Formats: sequence, structure tokens, C-alpha cells
Amino acid sequence: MKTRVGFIFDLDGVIVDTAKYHFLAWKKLANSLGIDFTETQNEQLKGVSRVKSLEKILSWGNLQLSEDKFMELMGKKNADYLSYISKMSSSEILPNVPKILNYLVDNKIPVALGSASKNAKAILTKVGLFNKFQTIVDGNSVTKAKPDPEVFLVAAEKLRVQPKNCVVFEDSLAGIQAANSAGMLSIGIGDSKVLSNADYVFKDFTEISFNFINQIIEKELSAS
Ligand code: B16
Ligand code: MG
Repeated sequence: MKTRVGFIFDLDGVIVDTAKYHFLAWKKLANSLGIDFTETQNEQLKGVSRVKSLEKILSWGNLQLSEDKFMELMGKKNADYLSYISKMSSSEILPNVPKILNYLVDNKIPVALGSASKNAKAILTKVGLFNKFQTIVDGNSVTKAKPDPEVFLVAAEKLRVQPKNCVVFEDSLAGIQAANSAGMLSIGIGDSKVLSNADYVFKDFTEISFNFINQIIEKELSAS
């Protein structure tokens, strides 16, 4: 495998702020079961798969359900979430994301998506970024949820880049843990207190310069 550097982007919270739609859909579902659901609890669901998210909500409400009921609720939540997604457009892409993505693509640097979401392709299509990614690894392509590194390791393999030469942009604690376990450089997007395990943390992409991107590419290559 030739030494190259690859970049892997998480979706929710990095490219678009879909956490607010997950929140509205989970809150409606939790409340319909008599379970309270706060923004703080929603934080704990970031980067966590749909199954694990519902399991957590049910445990907060001390509720146990049959498998059929569980599947029915997962379907309900997703239908509600999809009604928000259907109204999305490029205006919901987070600031400076296209600038950095285009810089990487224009410089022929391999770029992948590594998301827990089973709706990733639909979201990327809605916001017009689908074609920017050389490969998309999402909740349909992996069996183990973050913090397991599977999603990022599969992305590296598809990019034909060694894991140690991959750079991951992530907004969730589980995602940073996954990137670190994969042996990749982790860049947190969000709160530095929450993402203290990341190699670097930025509030958002407006704080990331081309100069920084060039520096980490050189650093990754010199470490190979
Ligand atoms: P879905 P990411 C994650 O996406 C979200 O952060 C998380 O809140 C959500 O439960 C998960 O996707 C599954 O999403 O229900 O659409 O399959 O941050 O890994 O891009
Ligand atoms: Mg995320």
C-alpha cells in the first residue's frame, strides 16, 4: 500500500447539525412513553447507533419492551427523523465545511465519510455533498457501533490508506474514542472539555486553516 494520507469525516455534528432533528424525534418518542428527555441526555446519544440510543432511553425510563415493540419504535423514530431530513438543503451545511472538503478533493487527497447513521447517503444527497466522498461508510456497512473503531477501519481500507495515516474529524466522545482505537489522528469538532481525548479540538471548521491541513498531512507522512 503506497503511503498516502486520508481524511475521514463524521456526518452528524461535523458536516451538518442533525443532532437537533434526532433530539426532536427521540423526545417525541420518549415523551409518548412517559419518559422525560433532555438536551443533556441527547448529548449522550451523539455518535451512538439507533439501536443503542433507544436502549439508553428505555433504561432511563426503566422500561423493558418486547422485540416487536422495540422495532416498531425504532421505525417510528426514524420516520419522524426522515420528515425533518426531507426538508434539508445545502444551507444546513456547517460553516467552512465545503471550503475544507473542496481543498482536499482539489488536491486529490482521499476523503471518506465515516458515520453511524443509516441515513447518511440520504442526508449527503439532500445537502449536495454526496459526490465529494470517494467512499461512504455508514451504519449500513458496519456491525459494531462507535466507540468500536470498525467504521473508521473500513473507511481506511476502502480509501486504501493505512489507519495510522488517517485523520478523523469527529464531534462525539464515542467517535474520538473510535478514531484513537483505530490508531488515527483524531480532530474533535466542538467543546474541548467534552472532547479532551482528541489530538486536536476546534470549535468548528472556521478555526481550521489550509495551513493546519498541510501541517498535519506533512506530520502524518513524516511519521510513516
Ligand atoms: P440513524 P454520526 C450518528 O451519526 C448520530 O450522531 C447519532 O445521534 C445517531 O443515533 C446515529 O448516527 C444513527 O443515526 O438513526 O440516522 O441511523 O455522528 O456518526 O454521523
Ligand atoms: Mg457525529
